[in-house]
Parts: sequence; structure tokens; C-alpha cells
Amino acid sequence: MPNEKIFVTRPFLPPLEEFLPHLEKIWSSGKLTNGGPYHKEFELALAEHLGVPHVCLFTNATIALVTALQALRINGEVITTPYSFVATAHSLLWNGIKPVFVDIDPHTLNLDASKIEAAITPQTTAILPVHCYGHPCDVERIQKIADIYNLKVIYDAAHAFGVESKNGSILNYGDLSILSFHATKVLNTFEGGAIICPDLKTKERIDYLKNFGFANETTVVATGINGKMSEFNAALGLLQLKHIDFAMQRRAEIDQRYRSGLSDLPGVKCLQGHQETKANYSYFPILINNEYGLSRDDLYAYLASKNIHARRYFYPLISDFPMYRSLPSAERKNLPVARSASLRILCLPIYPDLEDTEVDEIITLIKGAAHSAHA
Ligand code: T4K
Repeated sequence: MPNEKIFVTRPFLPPLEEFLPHLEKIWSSGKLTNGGPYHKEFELALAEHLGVPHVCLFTNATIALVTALQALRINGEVITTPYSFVATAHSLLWNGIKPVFVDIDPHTLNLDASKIEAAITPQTTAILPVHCYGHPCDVERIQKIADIYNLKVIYDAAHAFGVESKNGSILNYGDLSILSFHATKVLNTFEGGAIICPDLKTKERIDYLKNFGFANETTVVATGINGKMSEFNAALGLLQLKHIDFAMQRRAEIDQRYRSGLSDLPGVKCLQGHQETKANYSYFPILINNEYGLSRDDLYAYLASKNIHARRYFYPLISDFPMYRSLPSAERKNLPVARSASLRILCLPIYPDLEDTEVDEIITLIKGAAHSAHA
């Protein structure tokens, strides 16, 4: 058992001495926010790194989601997944939009594209899927449905930094995609987020919306919000980009170590992405079945008693929270796959500083608990 607590994640931080010159620059320039030089540079560097046309930086992904819906003037009903972080659906309620929950695919745990059409009504204006754990949604099929019914698609890509499929960045699908740079994400700026958008006209509208709606010193063109990323966060993001290949490589090694360590354990299924040609290993989710011998919650509590703090992302389902549960689409019988997954999922620790010996200890504990349960 490790002496120190091990959490589901630990933020990657570059060496402090590499960041200090940037802080000195910010201090001496006095330019702290409102579109400073680091903000501009980080937007361009991200677009190049990710292979996307335009990036609009934000203070966090939640405000970016709220703003993306406003940028495309989405209203009425939006089809989304109940199996996500609550911010996904909250962004709809903040805009006075009714979420319509559709069940998820049992293999990817993403929105089940085959169930979307049945949920479309004359009020539906958009689809808000999530690339859960960074595993791509069925983007081609979702786009076909959107084209037929004239719907917008906004991807909550909070987990999907750097993920690519056969056609390049997964962030280029849909009308807009939203990234998170929260402390717990693959690339962090402490807090932060971005909207990926296809053209300059849309970027301009989003940039107005995140700056109170100001188009210039005296003209306000929309009821905007303050969603701007500060120079501190942008400078950190630029530096983090220099280390991202190392961070991803280390995550890949940990992912592989878990997979081979747990491969022969009955009742434990390691979730696998199906469409990515480049993964980001942002989470390591396992699904616990009866064969394992202990319930997911028993394993969660057992690991916690041994200083391993795994997380049940995503339990409870969003559709079970008080502000959602009276919606017709939140009914239990509508969401059997999501419900089953939320009761069986456990995300194991994964982050670049996690040692191989620690991964091995976690594997040994998971195997040992099953062994005792069967004894
Ligand atoms: N869409 C999706 C699909 C999302 O998953 C999220 C956020 C969003 C939208 C919204 O993105 P942002 O607006 O946040 O940019 C965490 C994060 O706060 C949240 O960003 C994330 N998803 C969600 C999945 O996880 P909590 O409540 O689990 O975080 P917390 O504080 O319990 O942190 C988890 C563990 O990480 C801690 O046990 C220890 C470690 N940690 C955390 C922080 C904040 C650190 O070591 N240092 C830290 O500074 O929500």
C-alpha cells in the first residue's frame, strides 16, 4: 500500500524556472488580460499543434460551452448524453434550452448515434455529444443525421485534446468543438478552455461574445459574457505545449501497463477507443462486472482504504440530478446503457508523474481484492 495518497489525476506542471521568465515579462509589460500577446500566441500555437483552423481561448470549458450555444443561436431542444460531467447539460439550462437525453453506446459510452433520430422533434435545433474519455463519437453518422434534419452539432471535447481519427483532428468535426484546460486535463492552464471554430467570421462573433459583446470601444453587438483567458493562463499553456509530447507518451505507457496487468482478470473490462488513430490517454476507465466478485462501489471503497482514490466518472448520471430528473427523457427506462455504465465504471489513476511501481501496486490491489472475494 502506498504511503502517500494517489488521486485519479495529478496536474502536469513544467519546471517552475521555465515559467518564471514569462511571469517577469507579464509583470514588466503590465498587460494581464483582454487579448494580450500571450493570448494571441497561444491561440496560434494551439491551432497549429492541433491541426484546426481557429481557436478562441476561454476562462474555462463551461463558459466556452455556454458561449458556443449562443454563438450558433441554439434554442428549443438539444439532444445530448446523460453520461458526462454535469457542465455539459448545465450549459443548455444556462441558455434556457431543454436537454433531451439519449442513451449511450455500450462499447464507447458515447451518445448512441442509432438512437438520435427517434429523439428529434420540431423543436430540436442541435446535438451536443461528448467525446467521453477522449474516445471519438461516431462523428460521421452524427453529421449525416445533422445534415438530414438541419441540426447544428457542438462537440463537448473537454477530454479530447490532441485526439485524431483517420481524417486528422477529431476537433474538426461538427460546427464547433469545446476543449478544457482544467487542472485535471491532459493539457492544463490551471483553469482554461477553448472553442475550435471553422472560419474567421464565427471566431469574430465568439470573440465578441466572450468580451461582453464589445465589437469596439463603443459598440456592443450581443449580450456577451466575460469569458476571456488571462495572460498568466495563456503563457502557461504555451509552455505546457512544449512538454505535451512527453506527457502523452508517459500516459500511453501507463495505459499499456494497466491493460496488460488487468487483461486476464475476469469481470474487469478496460474501455477501448475504437476510432482514434492518435489517442490522448486522458482517463483509464474500467467496467466492473459480476464475475469480478466485488461491486464497483466495494472496489472503490477498498482502493480508497489503501490510499488509491479512483473516481466514478460518471456517477450519478446527469439525468438523475434534481434539475434534470423530471424531464421525460431522463426516465430510467430511456437510459438503460448509461445507467448500467454509471454503476460499473471506475476511473483509475493516470497522469505523467505516476510511477510504474505505483501502477503495479494498483493492479495488485485490484487482483488481490478479487482473489479474496472468491476465496
Ligand atoms: N465537459 C466535460 C465532459 C467535462 O469533463 C468537464 C470537466 C467540463 C465539460 C467542464 O470543463 P471546465 O469548465 O472544468 O474547464 C473535475 C474537474 O473539475 C472538471 O474540470 C472535469 N470535467 C471533471 C471530470 O473532473 P472533480 O469535481 O472531479 O475535480 P476534483 O477537484 O475532485 O479533482 C479530481 C482529482 O484531481 C483530485 O482528487 C485531486 C486531483 N487534483 C485536482 C485539482 C483541481 C489535483 O491534484 N490538483 C488540482 O488542482 O471535477
